Amino acid sequence: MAAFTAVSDLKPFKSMWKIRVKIIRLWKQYSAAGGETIEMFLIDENGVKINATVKKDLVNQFDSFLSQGSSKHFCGALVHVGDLIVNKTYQPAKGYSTILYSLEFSLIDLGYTQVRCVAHGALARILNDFWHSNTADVVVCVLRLWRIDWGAGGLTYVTNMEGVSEILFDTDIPEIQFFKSQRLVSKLMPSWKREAEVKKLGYKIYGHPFSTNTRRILAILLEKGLSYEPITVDLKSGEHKREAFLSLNPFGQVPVFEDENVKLFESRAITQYIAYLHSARGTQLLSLESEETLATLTMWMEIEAHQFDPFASRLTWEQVIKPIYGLETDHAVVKESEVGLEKVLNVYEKRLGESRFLACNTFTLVDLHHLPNLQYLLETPTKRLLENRPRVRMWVDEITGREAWKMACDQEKSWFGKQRKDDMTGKAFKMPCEQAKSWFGKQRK
Ligand SMILES: N[C@@H](CCC(=O)N[C@@H](CS)C(=O)NCC(=O)O)C(=O)O
Repeated sequence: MAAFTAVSDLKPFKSMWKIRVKIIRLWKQYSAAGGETIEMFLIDENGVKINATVKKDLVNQFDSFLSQGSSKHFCGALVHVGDLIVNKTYQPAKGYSTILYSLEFSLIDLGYTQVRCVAHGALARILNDFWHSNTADVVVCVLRLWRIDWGAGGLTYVTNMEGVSEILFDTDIPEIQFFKSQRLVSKLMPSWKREAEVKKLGYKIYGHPFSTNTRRILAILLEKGLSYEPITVDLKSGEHKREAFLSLNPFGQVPVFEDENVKLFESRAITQYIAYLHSARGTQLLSLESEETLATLTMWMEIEAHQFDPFASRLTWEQVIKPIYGLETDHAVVKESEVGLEKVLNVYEKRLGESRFLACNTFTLVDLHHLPNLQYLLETPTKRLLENRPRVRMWVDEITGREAWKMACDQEKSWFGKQRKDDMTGKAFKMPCEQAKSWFGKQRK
């Protein structure tokens, strides 16, 4: 049997070697200097890629038998998409940081085998954006020219090769049509359906997309890739103070969350319920490694609720909500609240020097709880307090840039677009001044 040398083992001084490669891309190129050449991307069994050129004098000799190899495309239904991991590495020589993205996901193939995959670079971002902006029941995708990494026990995972691999979602290509046409698939589909799963879970949120506390719930449901039924509470007509709503929350406040097992109010209690119930799914938002890490997480959740939120909510109310409804901002309250917020942010600045996020080195519920107020404060002069603290600034940029959060803020995608067609109260909703007072007033006095 001929012995082949791996591309990575080639040495300049070695002359009797054979390599076995596949042509994964082939095209003809013309340049004034080189004339017509054949350009190729070759790949060996270890996934190492090289560029090769057939020079103009040899083109006639090789043209007839060089062709792009047919590569096995992998088709499957997406069943799990993890968290987009962003790694910044500072390049001292170049004077800038490079950002590396990676994302783990799983596909189920026609043999009902779950295949672990890892996307790196641009494809990781493409998949992440697609997953968070798409609410289709089942997403079937095709991986073209991905590399299989084999371990001792067989296939370990499938990963992309920068510049070569492609991912296609739910497009009208034969592989996907074939996949979806299989009887087996239609039988198994319900267990992959995001919507079907949610109908089973029956998650209902009573609230309003402008409400900070409602957005907190949207943020976690979107981080976990869970669907839900949004139900607009008509705050304009005082629906939240009427008997029907008071039976859901006797305090007459949104949001209220309901599934077949439990009815909950208090946004932070709801996020914790979802985070524990779905700890194995989507973004991991808890620090479950030990009692200590969990206690640290709980401590920072309390800090958000009792130190950060009172000042942040008051500043949002005074500077964002009041002007919308024609009420005058009380600048004395703003000044006083900013002094309080500064003290909290100083603690955060120090903490963020010790860990990348507030509770630990990964994004958790603690960071998520801050999002609704931070987002509103970025539209106000208070923004400067977030910007003139470098670590706080980086943290705010990173967490407000998350795809799930961007979607939570897009009310067409995350709220109105998901409402039942007959339930259009939310569309017509406009909050008058009096209502605005009662909506936000109570918690911010
Ligand atoms: N601590 C509660 C606060 C809920 C709350 O204040 N909700 C506001 C909307 S963001 C509300 O319903 N206000 C109406 C009122 O208080 O009458 C939570 O976290 O859910």
